[in-house]
Amino acid sequence: MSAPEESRQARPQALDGWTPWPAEMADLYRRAGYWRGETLGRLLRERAARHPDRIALVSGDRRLSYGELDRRADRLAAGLLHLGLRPGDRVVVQLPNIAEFFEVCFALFRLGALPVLALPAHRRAEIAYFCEHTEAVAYVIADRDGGFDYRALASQIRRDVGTLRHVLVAGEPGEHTALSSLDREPVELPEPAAGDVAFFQLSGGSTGVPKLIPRTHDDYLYSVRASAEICGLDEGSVYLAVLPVAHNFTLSSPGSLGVLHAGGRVVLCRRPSPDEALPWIERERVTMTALVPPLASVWLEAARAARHDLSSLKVLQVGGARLPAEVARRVGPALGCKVQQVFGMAEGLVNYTRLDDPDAIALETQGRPISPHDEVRVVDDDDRDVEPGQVGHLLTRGPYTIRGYYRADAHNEKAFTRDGFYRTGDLVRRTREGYLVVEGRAKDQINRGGEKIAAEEVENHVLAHPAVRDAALVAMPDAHLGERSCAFLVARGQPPPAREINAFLRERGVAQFKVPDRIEWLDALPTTSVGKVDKKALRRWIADRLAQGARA
Ligand code: OOB
Repeated sequence: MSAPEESRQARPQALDGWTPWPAEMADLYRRAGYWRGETLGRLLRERAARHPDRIALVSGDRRLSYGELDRRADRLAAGLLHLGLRPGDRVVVQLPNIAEFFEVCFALFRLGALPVLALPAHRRAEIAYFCEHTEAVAYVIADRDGGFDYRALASQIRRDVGTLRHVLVAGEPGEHTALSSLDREPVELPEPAAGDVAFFQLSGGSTGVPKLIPRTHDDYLYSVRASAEICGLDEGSVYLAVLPVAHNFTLSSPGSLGVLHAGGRVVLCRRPSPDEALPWIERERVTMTALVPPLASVWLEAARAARHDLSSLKVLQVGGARLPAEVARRVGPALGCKVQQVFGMAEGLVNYTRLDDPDAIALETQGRPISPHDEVRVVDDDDRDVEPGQVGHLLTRGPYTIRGYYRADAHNEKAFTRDGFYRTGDLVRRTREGYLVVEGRAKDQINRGGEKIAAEEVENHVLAHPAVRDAALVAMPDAHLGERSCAFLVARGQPPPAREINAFLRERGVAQFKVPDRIEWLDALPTTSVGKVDKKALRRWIADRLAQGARA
């Protein structure tokens, strides 16, 4: 293999704007054997060397072996290098559940360029922000998905973001560059350092702009390896990726990477509906999958019809939002498999109920942390530990929980304690056995069936409408999604119809799931004694209103 001049450069400068672990903690995590100096790119290399012909990915009618995925990642990395991408460059990746997601990510890992993992639901407002904030040089999309043409979105983004030089398309490229054209003889590339940032996850957030989460090879691989072990994955495991592959749950808990680590097979499902997913389970003999609670309910309903052989399924993971115990209880009888609750966050900490836990734990708690070195504190409003068993704010730090968001110094001051604990914004109770029960939330966020909406972000968009003087977004209870969003607005003059506000938000390029489900006009927003908007009162008002409606 000949290494051209361009690949023989020194490793890039350490990334600016991220917070590494303190040296003594990093040492501890290395000594404990958690951080092994392995990179994501090498993980695939080793698995491919061990069993090149085994199937790694099933995507539509494509079946890629480990060897093929490995080769494609090398060839694509060479193509990206030739195009001008360099180690340390940021690349926004927005792909649906297709094999190209893995080809691109592994190619970028090999190159040492950093994927920023956007979700398919994101639109202009979010994507432009990710590109600008990270100074991304490339944006990777599919041509179309779910009736949406990403190429048109990319053309706009390209015009608006100065740093963006390339739009790479899986499928028909239109005016952009086809991913399939980036295929060159592999070149030797210096391996990135395992302690360096490998990619960015997105935070569910509670602030005006979304936050980016830098994850290193070392920390992420530890969570993947340990998760795979907790979930008993092996080479016989067949994982159906139903939720977006880029999400931390689907990617690493243990998700696709956990299964690739174990030498199993990942089956990519384009739509989460039972119509599409259940036939895959039968066809590929799927052993495990992961859903958010509303989808789990839909699947349980669909499984009653029982037209498909689901006997291969051993574990159904449910997470992203609180799973009601009544729903958890129905999983075993309806699907003939175990339910595993997963309470995690893209910032790091992931809790699992264990597969041999008794029902009282498996159905009623959200699990316990992966690692003996996950430090968990449950505190009151003044950061003092609450009595055992009492509800409080969950703080955590550990071998795979970040110490700071990317380029967000001011926010990091609030989101982390001085000694590096991440303030999750979740209200939890810890049981005697060390399991966590999620009792609520202190962060200003709506959890819409697992999709997170930062209230302030949406309020800012709504406030840009000339007819809106004041805005507060709150959660309202919903039988199916758990929560939906309700915007309380104060008008300047005559309130416009709700559909005008919603159209305005879409026009601004806000992802559809963030558009308020309901709008209520008020003369003024209620305030607390210290003059802050009283969101508690608003939540109570709308919940009462809905309950009355249900009774009527
Ligand atoms: C997962 O990650 P994110 O980053 O989309 O959202 C994290 C937040 C948590 O802080 C919590 O508020 C909520 O989502 N959450 C749950 C939950 N799982 C997540 N709330 C109640 N019960 C649960 N089981 O959502 C995520 C990441 C990795 C694995 C699983 C979920």
